Amino acid sequence: MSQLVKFGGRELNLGQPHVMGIINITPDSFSDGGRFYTSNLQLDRVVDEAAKMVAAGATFLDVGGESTRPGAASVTEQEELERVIPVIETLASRFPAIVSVDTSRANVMVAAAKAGATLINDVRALTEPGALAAAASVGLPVCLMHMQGNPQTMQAAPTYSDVVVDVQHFLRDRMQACIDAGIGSDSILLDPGFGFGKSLEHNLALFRALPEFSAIAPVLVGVSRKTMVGAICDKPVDGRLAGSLGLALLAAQSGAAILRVHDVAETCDLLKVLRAVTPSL
Ligand code: 7PM
Repeated sequence: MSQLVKFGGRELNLGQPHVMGIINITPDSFSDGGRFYTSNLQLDRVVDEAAKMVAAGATFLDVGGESTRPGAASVTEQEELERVIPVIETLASRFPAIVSVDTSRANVMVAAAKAGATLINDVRALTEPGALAAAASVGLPVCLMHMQGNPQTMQAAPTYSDVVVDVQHFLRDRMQACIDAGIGSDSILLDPGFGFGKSLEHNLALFRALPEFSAIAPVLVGVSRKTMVGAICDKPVDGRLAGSLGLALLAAQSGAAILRVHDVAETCDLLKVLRAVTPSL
């Protein structure tokens, strides 16, 4: 199936799976005074990593300043801007990839769009103050993710009456809010939010339902190195590559449009193998 989505000047068919490389901007010990200015050293490191991902075949680069990571200490808006904006500017100007910003903050969305980001990836599905209007005003596609609770507490006791029904209901609701705010229905991507307030059984039920989610809108799947892989394979985070690749293959076969991963080269090889066997993907 062909599903054309416009990211800035670039039109992409999300009826086939693409790889999104994760670009993590962490506090930099080289930066002065313990603040979060992106130092030249860190910028070099990030550009090197991004260059490798693009050469390996990443279509997207997802830049996050860690404010939305589960369990992570919250960063101020100023800190988040200082971390992500210089990186987005550099990556968007140097590489042909689509740069996305992983943020929940309205002001960061607007600044990121000015810096060249052409996709907004929000783990809070545009529920923060002003986020919906900001996303609509920049006119970029959005990825709406489901999360139960907040990153600090969400894994304590996740409960659902029916996890697939509940998550789909939430995402349809947020989709409608986007459409009401003026975002085109063909510019909305969905994400069940693996690991965000979900037990292993919840994650597996959502994973099995990926074909259903993909029938609603293009779906982004983020399972790379996550706890669910660790729980299934009984492996620490640095031993989760094979398990992550297994889930990536299953996700692509279940209709996923974007695979958000750390290991871009390996995931691109996996997609090449899949396409050789299944040319429609
Ligand atoms: C610790 C635990 C650090 C989890 C980072 C994470 C997703 C995302 C993240 C996702 C979308 C990670 C996560 N996960 N955005 N941002 N979907 N759309 O593993 O699954 O990168 S942060």
